[in-house]
Amino acid sequence: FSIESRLRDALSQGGLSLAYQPLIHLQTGEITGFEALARWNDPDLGNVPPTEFIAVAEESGLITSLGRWAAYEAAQALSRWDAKYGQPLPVSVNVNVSAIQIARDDVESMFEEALRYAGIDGRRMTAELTESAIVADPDKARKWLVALKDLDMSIAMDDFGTGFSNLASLHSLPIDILKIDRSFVSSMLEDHDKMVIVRTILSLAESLNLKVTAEGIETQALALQLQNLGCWQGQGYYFARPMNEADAFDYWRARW
Ligand code: G
Ligand code: G
Ligand code: MN
Ligand code: NA
Repeated sequence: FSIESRLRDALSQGGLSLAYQPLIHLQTGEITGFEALARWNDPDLGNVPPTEFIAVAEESGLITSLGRWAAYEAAQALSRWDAKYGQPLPVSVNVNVSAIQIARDDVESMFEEALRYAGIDGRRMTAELTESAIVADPDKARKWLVALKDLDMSIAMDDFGTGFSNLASLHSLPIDILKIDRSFVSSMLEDHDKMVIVRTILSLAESLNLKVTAEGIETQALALQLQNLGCWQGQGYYFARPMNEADAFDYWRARW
């Protein structure tokens, strides 16, 4: 067998799941949403790391169906949480979208259909893209980013600082959020250079009117420092690890 054929089977047989990691408003401590992260537990291979199977999916073209599955599943999770609670939860879900998926699929229709199918307002969904999704073809990127905004969705730039963003396109494209990569955040209290980078991203974001999410917050000291620096939102093991759909709902309800 190959990992690729196993992944193909898992995709068609419900073998993948999404884990949900809370996103926390740093000034108020409120849960603003969750990032949806794909998980694959194979009967023989065990838990395959997402970086591994996402790479396999991108190389094999399976990323198109994986990406569609993730968007539908995330929208339906929101609708299941709403049903459980009896009214819409004031949270959104972030879905990761691969640059290769964007190049090969109609991502606008995918989100439109996933939202319509689940009966979810676009305000409750954020697309997380990496810089490579825009660098390759900024004109094409504009078209589908505008289409996602027409659905009232938000756009977050993931792993920010690790790629090669064109500052002009950051300004001219309808991007809402920068997610500072955890390689800068985790060690910023010990490593001065990292702190400088984080501060620079925060000030850039302020000038461009973008919100910032800091990833990889592992300690209270980091959470406090980022709060003091005026960072909008945080994510990391200090708050919570990614968890299954039921646990994520309970986590939210216990703190609401
Ligand atoms: O927690 P973590 O190990 O879950 O994720 C590792 C990497 O896999 C991250 O870079 C994350 O963006 C990526 N990833 C997780 N789920 C998805 C998904 O549904 N689609 C895409 N394209 N990437 C994902
Ligand atoms: O690339 P992306 O930002 O989508 O990846 C999110 C990844 O970061 C997931 O693999 C998630 O499990 C992981 N993650 C989330 N919080 C933390 C954290 O506090 N520390 C570390 N080391 N990883 C984290
Ligand atoms: Mn992400
Ligand atoms: Na990231």
